[in-house]
Amino acid sequence: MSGNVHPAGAAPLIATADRPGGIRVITLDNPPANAISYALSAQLVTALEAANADPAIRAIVFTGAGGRFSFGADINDFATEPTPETKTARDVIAAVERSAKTFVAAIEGNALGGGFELALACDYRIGSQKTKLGLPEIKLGLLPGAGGTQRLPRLIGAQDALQLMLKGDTIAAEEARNKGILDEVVAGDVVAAAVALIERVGAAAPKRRLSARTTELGVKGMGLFAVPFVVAQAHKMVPPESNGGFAAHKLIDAVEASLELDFAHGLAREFRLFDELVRSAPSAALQHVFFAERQLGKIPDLPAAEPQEITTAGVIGAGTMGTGIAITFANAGIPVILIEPADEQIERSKQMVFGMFAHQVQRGRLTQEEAWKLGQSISWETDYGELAGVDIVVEAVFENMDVKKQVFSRLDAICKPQAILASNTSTLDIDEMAAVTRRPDRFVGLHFFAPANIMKLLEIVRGAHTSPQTLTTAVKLGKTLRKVAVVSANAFGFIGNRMFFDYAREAMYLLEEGIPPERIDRVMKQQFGFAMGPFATFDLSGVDVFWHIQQERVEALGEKRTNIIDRMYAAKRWGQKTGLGFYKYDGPSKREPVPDPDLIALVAEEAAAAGLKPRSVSDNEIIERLAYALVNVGADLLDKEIALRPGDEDIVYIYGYGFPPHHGGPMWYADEVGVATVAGKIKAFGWPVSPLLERIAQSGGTIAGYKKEFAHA
Ligand code: T1G
Repeated sequence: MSGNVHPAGAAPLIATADRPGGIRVITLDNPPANAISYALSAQLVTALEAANADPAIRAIVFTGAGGRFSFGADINDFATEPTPETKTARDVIAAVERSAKTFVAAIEGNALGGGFELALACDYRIGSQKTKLGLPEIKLGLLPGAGGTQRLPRLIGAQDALQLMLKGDTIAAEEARNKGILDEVVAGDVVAAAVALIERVGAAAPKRRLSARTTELGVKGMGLFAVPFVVAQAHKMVPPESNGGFAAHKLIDAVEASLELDFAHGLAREFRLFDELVRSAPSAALQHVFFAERQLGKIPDLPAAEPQEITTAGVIGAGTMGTGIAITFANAGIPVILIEPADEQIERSKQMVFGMFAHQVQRGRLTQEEAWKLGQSISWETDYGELAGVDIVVEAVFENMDVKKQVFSRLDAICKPQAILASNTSTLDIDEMAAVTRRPDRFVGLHFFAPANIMKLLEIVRGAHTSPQTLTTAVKLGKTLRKVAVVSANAFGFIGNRMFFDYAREAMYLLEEGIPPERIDRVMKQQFGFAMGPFATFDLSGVDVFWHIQQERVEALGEKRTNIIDRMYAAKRWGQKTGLGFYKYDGPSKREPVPDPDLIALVAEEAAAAGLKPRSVSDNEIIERLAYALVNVGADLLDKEIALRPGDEDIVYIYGYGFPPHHGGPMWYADEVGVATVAGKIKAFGWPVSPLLERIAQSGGTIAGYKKEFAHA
């Protein structure tokens, strides 16, 4: 029998085909991810019931269409509460588990989440060189909820299984074979190999169901008596439930169940824990982040345009940023010419590059030869003429408009007409720069975040004349450079820094009200979940940078109450780079922030001079003032169409500023709290409420529901 078993009218999401010897091949065919949606699960259950009832069928092979097995359960489905009739991946796997047939998973490409769990329910698993396996549910604030927490520990031991699921990483074919997860890794057709295996082992071969096994702890020299100790250690290693560890602790509980309970009871425990997570706020936030990230490249109203090929690049300025950008191009396989007039700066840049590649070799991430090739793809020159043939040039010189204009008028004269010119400015007006060239349509902002070769975030700044082709090319380049690229309109500070200004303003105000920096940082980091508190961040990026931006901000926005930053700037309290900032930096690495009474004294003096009295402020108020400052500006940036979607702003803050992903980003967080509550608090803090926020609050709507036509209505 071949063809499809699906209710009349429903799109076929699987295909079945019979091979000689009673072998039925079932192909998951639900592009783009072969996601095991409720609809696909229903079709799979029907197909399995048909196969189970057919005595001529002795074995079943699962595979996926389009060079991928399955990326797991359909994340879109989590938004809809399943009914008792709804079929899910669990029902599919239960149908496999109770079947007497032999099952083989023929895995091409990725088998993730529920896709991997389906493979784990099979008797045999065959992969190809391109196979990748993983249970990344933790990245969605979930745990594997279709048997993965019970079957994987039985296959590779609790310790290894737990580590794999806690990280949510994938493992490649060879490692999976070495661990006994894959029975075979073949060069050719995985389905053919699966059929050959069935013919070899024969239908009468004993089933190899993992449910029939028990779980080993998998820790050398430790037997099951050590379970409580190992489990307690595991709980200590993950963040607290209230601060991003919600899913991790439940995952450890589920794996503990695989060690202490029989399969059926362990499975029930897993299902219960999963169901608690799938309705939780942290998971909803992380699901939002998943889809927000995939929306980034979709630019509404952008006429279709063919992206230009970017095969060579140039970077102006071999400072820390310029060199980091050059490394990013090299890592993406694009040879790059770094233009730098100063010899000692070229030396420093070469040390940074070769030091970084040597470190990658030490860490086993690169072979010596790969590092050598990468090093060769970066060249240092002093003459702009070397850039005549490159496809794109990124300017990364000192943050001064006049200097940048000189650079671009020289580039415009030298570079080939179709070359794209880009500025790495973090705040300045790119239209003003583009205006000194004859190619404003081929001008765009590419704002990298320090360190440029590490930070995933890239802000693509669309100028008034940036052409659809240039913008499309920049978005594609963002993917090529393995960045998370967010498009911003051209405005002071774009998205990230513009929102950061108000966040920084509130942090400074709290400091002036007598709240020490270490308390503010502790609350934002340990209670709310930021990767780093505001003052540690100021010290890392440099108080001198902050002083320059403050000069421009005060000019553009006003709002300075004290001379704290001016005095710190004058006193060379520039943060980690001078060993003194909002903290003192002691210890061997000179990176340990230590509270500094002199800083507190300086602040108290300035506050008194400004007539400010110390106030007692709760931890909650600290969180509210800093988080809502981001929300209020974020709403304005949507209203002015500088940001395309609230999800874009969330991604900027999660990837660029360490906002806790389990709160979904500032705009999602405002919905978590309730827009009316946030707007009310902002009013209470005495700030002008963003008109968009006011409108959403009055309409009882959500920011997530924001649509462009709602802007400046
Ligand atoms: N559900 C729905 N859509 C999905 C999907 C999924 N699981 N995975 C991908 N897509 C869509 C994605 O939105 C995009 O759509 C397109 O596929 C291509 O994806 C019971 C409960 C595998 C690393 O967490 O991490 O199983 O934007 O752009 O960059 O225990 O996709 O084109 O319209 O990301 O090559 C667990 C999620 C689910 C894996 C490939 N699975 N996917 O990245 O392509 S929970 C995951 C990924 C689960 C069970 C539990 C990535 C990828 P569009 P893409 P990519």
